[in-house]
Amino acid sequence: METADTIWQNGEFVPWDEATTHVLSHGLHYGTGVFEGIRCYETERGPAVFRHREHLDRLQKSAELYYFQLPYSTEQLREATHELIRRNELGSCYIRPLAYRGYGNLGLYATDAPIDVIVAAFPWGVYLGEEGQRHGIRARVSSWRTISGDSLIPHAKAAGQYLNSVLAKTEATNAGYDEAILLDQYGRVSEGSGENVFVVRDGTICTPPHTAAILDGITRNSVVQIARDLGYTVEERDIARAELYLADEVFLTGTAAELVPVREVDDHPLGEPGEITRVIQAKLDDALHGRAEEYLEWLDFVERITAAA
Ligand code: PPE
Repeated sequence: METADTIWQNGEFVPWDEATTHVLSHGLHYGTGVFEGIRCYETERGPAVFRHREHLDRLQKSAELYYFQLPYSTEQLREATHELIRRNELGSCYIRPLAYRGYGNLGLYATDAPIDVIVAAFPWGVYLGEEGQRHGIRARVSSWRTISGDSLIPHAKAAGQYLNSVLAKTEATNAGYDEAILLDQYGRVSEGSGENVFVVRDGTICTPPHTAAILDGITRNSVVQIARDLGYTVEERDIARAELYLADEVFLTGTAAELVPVREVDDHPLGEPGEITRVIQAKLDDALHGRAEEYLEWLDFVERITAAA
Protein backbone atom coordinates (compact mmCIF):
# COMPACT_ATOMS: atom_id res chain seq x y z
CA MET A 1 0.00 0.00 0.00
CA GLU A 2 0.99 3.61 -0.41
CA THR A 3 1.90 5.15 2.92
CA ALA A 4 1.84 8.62 4.47
CA ASP A 5 3.98 10.28 7.14
CA THR A 6 1.74 10.19 10.15
CA ILE A 7 -1.29 8.46 11.66
CA TRP A 8 -3.56 9.87 14.36
CA GLN A 9 -3.67 7.39 17.24
CA ASN A 10 -5.59 8.01 20.46
CA GLY A 11 -5.24 11.76 20.22
CA GLU A 12 -1.65 11.97 18.99
CA PHE A 13 0.06 12.14 15.65
CA VAL A 14 2.59 9.30 15.46
CA PRO A 15 4.97 8.30 12.64
CA TRP A 16 3.34 5.81 10.22
CA ASP A 17 5.63 2.91 11.20
CA GLU A 18 5.08 3.46 14.90
CA ALA A 19 1.30 3.29 14.82
CA THR A 20 1.18 -0.22 16.27
CA THR A 21 -0.93 -2.12 18.77
CA HIS A 22 -0.45 -4.89 21.35
CA VAL A 23 -0.84 -8.46 20.03
CA LEU A 24 -3.33 -9.16 22.80
CA SER A 25 -5.63 -6.36 21.69
CA HIS A 26 -9.20 -7.60 21.98
CA GLY A 27 -10.12 -6.49 18.47
CA LEU A 28 -7.45 -8.69 16.88
CA HIS A 29 -8.90 -11.78 18.54
CA TYR A 30 -12.63 -11.20 18.22
CA GLY A 31 -13.02 -8.58 15.50
CA THR A 32 -14.40 -6.10 18.02
CA GLY A 33 -13.86 -2.96 16.01
CA VAL A 34 -15.88 -0.52 13.94
CA PHE A 35 -14.51 1.46 11.06
CA GLU A 36 -15.22 3.79 8.18
CA GLY A 37 -13.99 4.26 4.64
CA ILE A 38 -14.07 7.90 3.59
CA ARG A 39 -12.62 9.73 0.62
CA CYS A 40 -11.15 13.17 0.27
CA TYR A 41 -10.91 14.79 -3.16
CA GLU A 42 -8.79 17.57 -4.56
CA THR A 43 -11.11 20.37 -5.62
CA GLU A 44 -10.62 23.92 -6.88
CA ARG A 45 -10.99 25.06 -3.28
CA GLY A 46 -8.51 22.54 -1.91
CA PRO A 47 -9.04 19.07 -0.45
CA ALA A 48 -12.62 18.24 0.52
CA VAL A 49 -13.89 15.24 2.46
CA PHE A 50 -17.03 13.73 0.93
CA ARG A 51 -19.97 13.49 3.37
CA HIS A 52 -17.58 13.52 6.30
CA ARG A 53 -20.20 14.03 8.96
CA GLU A 54 -22.40 11.19 7.66
CA HIS A 55 -19.43 8.82 7.78
CA LEU A 56 -18.46 9.85 11.30
CA ASP A 57 -22.08 9.59 12.43
CA ARG A 58 -22.21 6.08 11.03
CA LEU A 59 -19.01 5.26 12.93
CA GLN A 60 -20.61 6.44 16.16
CA LYS A 61 -23.73 4.39 15.42
CA SER A 62 -21.74 1.26 14.54
CA ALA A 63 -19.96 1.58 17.89
CA GLU A 64 -23.22 2.05 19.74
CA LEU A 65 -24.73 -1.03 18.05
CA TYR A 66 -21.91 -3.11 19.52
CA TYR A 67 -22.28 -1.50 22.92
CA PHE A 68 -19.18 0.55 22.94
CA GLN A 69 -18.70 4.21 23.35
CA LEU A 70 -16.12 6.12 21.35
CA PRO A 71 -13.90 8.22 23.60
CA TYR A 72 -13.91 11.01 20.97
CA SER A 73 -16.75 13.09 19.61
CA THR A 74 -17.58 13.37 15.93
CA GLU A 75 -16.21 16.91 15.97
CA GLN A 76 -12.91 15.82 17.54
CA LEU A 77 -12.50 13.09 14.91
CA ARG A 78 -13.36 15.52 12.16
CA GLU A 79 -10.76 18.02 13.32
CA ALA A 80 -8.15 15.28 13.79
CA THR A 81 -8.78 14.13 10.21
CA HIS A 82 -8.42 17.64 8.80
CA GLU A 83 -5.14 18.06 10.65
CA LEU A 84 -3.98 14.63 9.46
CA ILE A 85 -4.61 15.58 5.83
CA ARG A 86 -2.69 18.82 6.33
CA ARG A 87 0.26 17.17 8.10
CA ASN A 88 0.52 14.47 5.44
CA GLU A 89 0.14 17.10 2.71
CA LEU A 90 -2.49 14.97 1.02
CA GLY A 91 -4.95 16.01 -1.67
CA SER A 92 -7.05 13.11 -2.89
CA CYS A 93 -6.85 10.30 -0.36
CA TYR A 94 -8.69 7.50 1.40
CA ILE A 95 -9.42 7.96 5.09
CA ARG A 96 -9.76 5.00 7.43
CA PRO A 97 -10.97 5.68 10.98
CA LEU A 98 -11.01 2.58 13.18
CA ALA A 99 -12.11 2.14 16.79
CA TYR A 100 -11.39 -1.19 18.40
CA ARG A 101 -11.27 -2.79 21.79
CA GLY A 102 -7.62 -2.69 22.73
CA TYR A 103 -5.29 -4.34 25.21
CA GLY A 104 -6.53 -4.87 28.74
CA ASN A 105 -8.30 -8.17 28.97
CA LEU A 106 -9.46 -11.02 26.78
CA GLY A 107 -12.73 -12.89 27.12
CA LEU A 108 -15.90 -11.76 25.45
CA TYR A 109 -17.13 -9.33 28.06
CA ALA A 110 -13.98 -7.28 28.39
CA THR A 111 -15.25 -3.86 29.29
CA ASP A 112 -11.92 -3.09 30.96
CA ALA A 113 -10.14 -3.31 27.60
CA PRO A 114 -9.95 0.30 26.35
CA ILE A 115 -11.42 1.56 23.09
CA ASP A 116 -8.47 2.57 20.92
CA VAL A 117 -9.11 4.92 18.03
CA ILE A 118 -6.98 5.63 14.99
CA VAL A 119 -7.45 7.65 11.82
CA ALA A 120 -5.20 6.96 8.85
CA ALA A 121 -5.17 8.82 5.53
CA PHE A 122 -3.22 7.70 2.49
CA PRO A 123 -3.42 7.65 -1.30
CA TRP A 124 -5.62 4.83 -2.65
CA GLY A 125 -6.75 4.56 -6.27
CA VAL A 126 -10.25 3.40 -7.16
CA TYR A 127 -10.85 -0.02 -5.68
CA LEU A 128 -11.90 -1.91 -8.80
CA GLY A 129 -9.49 -0.16 -11.14
CA GLU A 130 -9.76 2.68 -13.67
CA GLU A 131 -10.45 0.20 -16.46
CA GLY A 132 -13.34 -1.26 -14.45
CA GLN A 133 -14.74 2.20 -13.82
CA ARG A 134 -14.72 2.96 -17.54
CA HIS A 135 -15.72 -0.34 -19.13
CA GLY A 136 -17.32 -2.27 -16.30
CA ILE A 137 -16.32 -5.24 -14.21
CA ARG A 138 -17.18 -8.95 -14.22
CA ALA A 139 -19.17 -10.00 -11.17
CA ARG A 140 -20.16 -13.36 -9.81
CA VAL A 141 -22.95 -14.23 -7.42
CA SER A 142 -21.24 -15.61 -4.35
CA SER A 143 -21.87 -19.05 -2.90
CA TRP A 144 -21.64 -17.27 0.46
CA ARG A 145 -24.82 -15.59 1.66
CA THR A 146 -24.45 -12.17 3.26
CA ILE A 147 -24.50 -12.03 7.07
CA SER A 148 -28.03 -11.80 8.36
CA GLY A 149 -29.54 -9.67 11.08
CA ASP A 150 -30.27 -12.91 12.91
CA SER A 151 -26.61 -13.25 13.90
CA LEU A 152 -24.85 -9.97 13.30
CA ILE A 153 -25.77 -6.41 12.40
CA PRO A 154 -25.53 -5.70 8.66
CA HIS A 155 -26.20 -2.01 9.37
CA ALA A 156 -23.02 -1.74 11.42
CA LYS A 157 -19.65 -1.36 9.73
CA ALA A 158 -17.89 -3.71 12.12
CA ALA A 159 -14.50 -5.31 11.61
CA GLY A 160 -15.40 -8.94 12.36
CA GLN A 161 -18.35 -8.85 9.98
CA TYR A 162 -15.93 -8.40 7.09
CA LEU A 163 -14.84 -12.04 7.25
CA ASN A 164 -18.02 -12.61 5.24
CA SER A 165 -16.85 -10.11 2.60
CA VAL A 166 -13.36 -11.64 2.60
CA LEU A 167 -14.77 -15.10 1.84
CA ALA A 168 -16.93 -13.77 -0.98
CA LYS A 169 -14.20 -11.60 -2.48
CA THR A 170 -11.63 -14.37 -2.30
CA GLU A 171 -13.94 -16.88 -3.95
CA ALA A 172 -14.81 -14.46 -6.77
CA THR A 173 -11.21 -13.38 -7.35
CA ASN A 174 -9.85 -16.92 -7.32
CA ALA A 175 -12.44 -17.84 -9.93
CA GLY A 176 -11.23 -14.98 -12.16
CA TYR A 177 -13.97 -12.41 -11.49
CA ASP A 178 -13.54 -8.86 -10.27
CA GLU A 179 -16.19 -8.74 -7.58
CA ALA A 180 -18.74 -10.84 -5.71
CA ILE A 181 -22.44 -10.03 -5.37
CA LEU A 182 -23.97 -11.64 -2.30
CA LEU A 183 -27.55 -12.78 -1.83
CA ASP A 184 -29.27 -12.48 1.53
CA GLN A 185 -30.45 -15.46 3.55
CA TYR A 186 -33.65 -15.65 1.48
CA GLY A 187 -31.84 -15.60 -1.86
CA ARG A 188 -32.59 -11.97 -2.70
CA VAL A 189 -29.86 -9.68 -4.04
CA SER A 190 -28.10 -7.96 -1.13
CA GLU A 191 -24.81 -6.20 -1.97
CA GLY A 192 -21.25 -6.51 -3.25
CA SER A 193 -18.41 -7.51 -0.93
CA GLY A 194 -17.75 -3.80 -0.36
CA GLU A 195 -20.39 -2.01 -2.42
CA ASN A 196 -24.14 -1.55 -2.78
CA VAL A 197 -25.88 -2.79 -5.94
CA PHE A 198 -28.16 -1.05 -8.43
CA VAL A 199 -30.13 -2.65 -11.25
CA VAL A 200 -31.67 -0.69 -14.14
CA ARG A 201 -34.67 -2.22 -15.96
CA ASP A 202 -36.89 -0.44 -18.46
CA GLY A 203 -35.63 2.95 -17.31
CA THR A 204 -36.30 2.33 -13.60
CA ILE A 205 -33.43 2.18 -11.16
CA CYS A 206 -33.79 -0.41 -8.40
CA THR A 207 -31.68 -1.12 -5.34
CA PRO A 208 -32.21 -3.58 -2.48
CA PRO A 209 -33.95 -2.19 0.63
CA HIS A 210 -32.63 -2.10 4.19
CA THR A 211 -34.30 -5.43 4.91
CA ALA A 212 -31.95 -7.15 2.42
CA ALA A 213 -29.05 -7.08 4.94
CA ILE A 214 -27.25 -4.19 3.26
CA LEU A 215 -24.91 -1.61 4.69
CA ASP A 216 -26.71 1.73 4.46
CA GLY A 217 -24.17 3.06 1.99
CA ILE A 218 -23.43 6.75 1.89
CA THR A 219 -22.58 6.54 -1.81
CA ARG A 220 -25.86 4.61 -2.28
CA ASN A 221 -27.79 7.43 -0.63
CA SER A 222 -25.97 10.03 -2.71
CA VAL A 223 -26.66 8.12 -5.93
CA VAL A 224 -30.36 7.73 -5.06
CA GLN A 225 -30.61 11.48 -4.56
CA ILE A 226 -28.66 12.29 -7.72
CA ALA A 227 -30.79 9.91 -9.78
CA ARG A 228 -34.05 11.38 -8.43
CA ASP A 229 -32.79 14.92 -8.96
CA LEU A 230 -32.05 13.95 -12.57
CA GLY A 231 -35.66 12.82 -12.92
CA TYR A 232 -35.18 9.06 -12.80
CA THR A 233 -37.48 6.77 -10.85
CA VAL A 234 -35.63 4.96 -8.08
CA GLU A 235 -37.23 2.04 -6.28
CA GLU A 236 -35.89 0.40 -3.16
CA ARG A 237 -37.28 -3.10 -3.52
CA ASP A 238 -36.39 -6.77 -3.38
CA ILE A 239 -34.37 -7.89 -6.38
CA ALA A 240 -34.35 -11.48 -7.65
CA ARG A 241 -31.06 -13.02 -8.72
CA ALA A 242 -32.26 -13.42 -12.31
CA GLU A 243 -32.88 -9.67 -12.51
CA LEU A 244 -29.12 -9.24 -12.43
CA TYR A 245 -28.95 -11.20 -15.68
CA LEU A 246 -32.02 -9.62 -17.26
CA ALA A 247 -31.07 -6.06 -16.36
CA ASP A 248 -30.36 -3.38 -18.92
CA GLU A 249 -27.64 -2.02 -16.64
CA VAL A 250 -26.09 -2.97 -13.30
CA PHE A 251 -23.70 -0.90 -11.24
CA LEU A 252 -22.06 -0.92 -7.82
CA THR A 253 -21.45 2.01 -5.47
CA GLY A 254 -19.11 2.50 -2.55
CA THR A 255 -16.60 4.92 -1.17
CA ALA A 256 -13.55 2.93 -2.23
CA ALA A 257 -15.06 1.82 -5.55
CA GLU A 258 -17.08 5.00 -6.30
CA LEU A 259 -19.53 4.04 -9.09
CA VAL A 260 -18.53 0.96 -11.07
CA PRO A 261 -20.51 -0.43 -13.99
CA VAL A 262 -20.95 -4.20 -14.15
CA ARG A 263 -20.56 -5.62 -17.64
CA GLU A 264 -21.12 -9.27 -16.87
CA VAL A 265 -22.81 -11.27 -14.09
CA ASP A 266 -22.24 -15.03 -13.84
CA ASP A 267 -21.04 -15.04 -17.46
CA HIS A 268 -24.23 -13.36 -18.71
CA PRO A 269 -23.04 -10.33 -20.71
CA LEU A 270 -24.64 -6.95 -20.00
CA GLY A 271 -22.30 -5.08 -22.31
CA GLU A 272 -20.55 -1.75 -22.04
CA PRO A 273 -21.90 0.69 -19.42
CA GLY A 274 -25.35 1.96 -20.36
CA GLU A 275 -26.57 5.51 -20.58
CA ILE A 276 -28.19 5.80 -17.16
CA THR A 277 -25.06 4.42 -15.50
CA ARG A 278 -22.93 6.88 -17.45
CA VAL A 279 -25.08 9.91 -16.63
CA ILE A 280 -25.20 9.15 -12.91
CA GLN A 281 -21.52 8.23 -12.78
CA ALA A 282 -20.60 11.59 -14.35
CA LYS A 283 -22.82 13.53 -11.94
CA LEU A 284 -21.43 11.67 -8.94
CA ASP A 285 -17.93 12.42 -10.16
CA ASP A 286 -18.82 16.12 -10.38
CA ALA A 287 -20.25 16.00 -6.85
CA LEU A 288 -17.14 14.27 -5.45
CA HIS A 289 -14.81 16.81 -7.04
CA GLY A 290 -16.78 19.92 -6.13
CA ARG A 291 -17.95 20.62 -9.69
CA ALA A 292 -21.67 20.24 -8.90
CA GLU A 293 -22.99 23.42 -7.31
CA GLU A 294 -26.11 21.66 -6.00
CA TYR A 295 -24.09 19.11 -4.01
CA LEU A 296 -21.38 21.37 -2.57
CA GLU A 297 -22.95 20.91 0.86
CA TRP A 298 -21.76 17.30 0.74
CA LEU A 299 -18.15 18.47 0.88
CA ASP A 300 -16.23 19.23 4.05
CA PHE A 301 -13.42 21.49 2.90
CA VAL A 302 -10.07 21.15 4.65
CA GLU A 303 -8.68 24.56 5.45
CA ARG A 304 -5.12 24.99 4.33
CA ILE A 305 -3.06 26.73 7.01
CA THR A 306 -1.09 29.45 5.23
CA ALA A 307 2.53 30.16 6.11
CA ALA A 308 1.46 33.40 7.77
CA ALA A 309 -1.04 31.68 10.05
N1 PPE B 1 -21.52 -2.49 1.56
C1 PPE B 1 -20.39 -2.90 2.17
C2 PPE B 1 -20.34 -4.27 2.73
C3 PPE B 1 -19.30 -2.03 2.28
O1 PPE B 1 -18.20 -2.44 2.89
C4 PPE B 1 -19.38 -0.74 1.72
C5 PPE B 1 -18.22 0.21 1.82
C6 PPE B 1 -20.58 -0.34 1.09
C7 PPE B 1 -21.62 -1.24 1.03
C8 PPE B 1 -20.77 1.04 0.51
O2 PPE B 1 -20.88 1.99 1.54
P1 PPE B 1 -20.39 3.50 1.35
O3 PPE B 1 -18.92 3.50 1.26
O4 PPE B 1 -20.91 4.19 2.55
O5 PPE B 1 -21.02 3.99 0.11
N2 PPE B 1 -16.96 -0.40 1.78
C9 PPE B 1 -15.81 0.32 2.27
C10 PPE B 1 -14.67 -0.61 2.56
C11 PPE B 1 -14.13 -1.34 1.37
C12 PPE B 1 -12.89 -2.12 1.72
O6 PPE B 1 -12.50 -2.97 0.93
O7 PPE B 1 -12.27 -1.89 2.77
C13 PPE B 1 -15.42 1.47 1.34
O8 PPE B 1 -15.89 1.54 0.22
O9 PPE B 1 -14.65 2.31 1.77
